[in-house]
Amino acid sequence: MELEQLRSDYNRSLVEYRAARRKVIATIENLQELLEARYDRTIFDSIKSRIKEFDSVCEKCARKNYEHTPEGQPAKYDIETIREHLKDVAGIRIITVYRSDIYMVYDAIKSTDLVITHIDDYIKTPKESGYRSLHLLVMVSVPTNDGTKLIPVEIQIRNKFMDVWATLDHDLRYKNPQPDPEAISLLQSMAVTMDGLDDESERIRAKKPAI
Ligand code: 0O2
Repeated sequence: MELEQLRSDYNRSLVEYRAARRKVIATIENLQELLEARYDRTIFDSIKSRIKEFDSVCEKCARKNYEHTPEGQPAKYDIETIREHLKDVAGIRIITVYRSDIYMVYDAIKSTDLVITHIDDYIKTPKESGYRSLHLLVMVSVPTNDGTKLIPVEIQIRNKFMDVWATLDHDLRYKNPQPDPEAISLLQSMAVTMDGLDDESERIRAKKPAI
């Protein structure tokens, strides 16, 4: 399949991913209001979202070896491969203040009508790189021209310290085929420091009287 054909198939499919993203954001923003009113403090530092660019989809398919060549077609993968394997075409990132807020938000999401089908807890078990974040996959029903369809949305929840680390890592190492050894070493020591800062903030916060 021609790359341009695949690009146009992908771009057409984004209508559904955008609809799914809107639904999840509405639910998360409601939760933010409810939780912050209930505890009378800032819990969500920010809520960000993105739809994956086509070039980034191609890069990920190549990196993950998602090759699925329908008979007689020259392309390595088609739109069905992308739909089947890439569950983070629509992505939402929630940044919380404290580490324990991550699990509070997670519990709150469980009480909504969002159906969580997969969890990767990279906080309890960080990636070898030092990456920490809680990843949830939710399936959202969206209207289409022929009825409704379930569309995946990835929700990444992490706190400020984890996010600073991940942003640097994304730039200096994660997407870099030949990362600078100095960057690798900086990120390793920074991961330990950030984890320690989280422990300390949680410890000090636990001393505050609960509301
Ligand atoms: P982008 O540019 O952020 O969209 P896996 O097989 O588990 O490695 P999978 O199945 O995609 O990969 O799921 P995973 O790991 O749960 O989620 C992948 C996304 O998490 C990535 O998306 C990143 O956003 C983030 N991520 C995972 N590992 C790292 C890491 O070591 N460092 C940083 N900075 N981010 C990470 P994309 O599409 O790869 O990238």
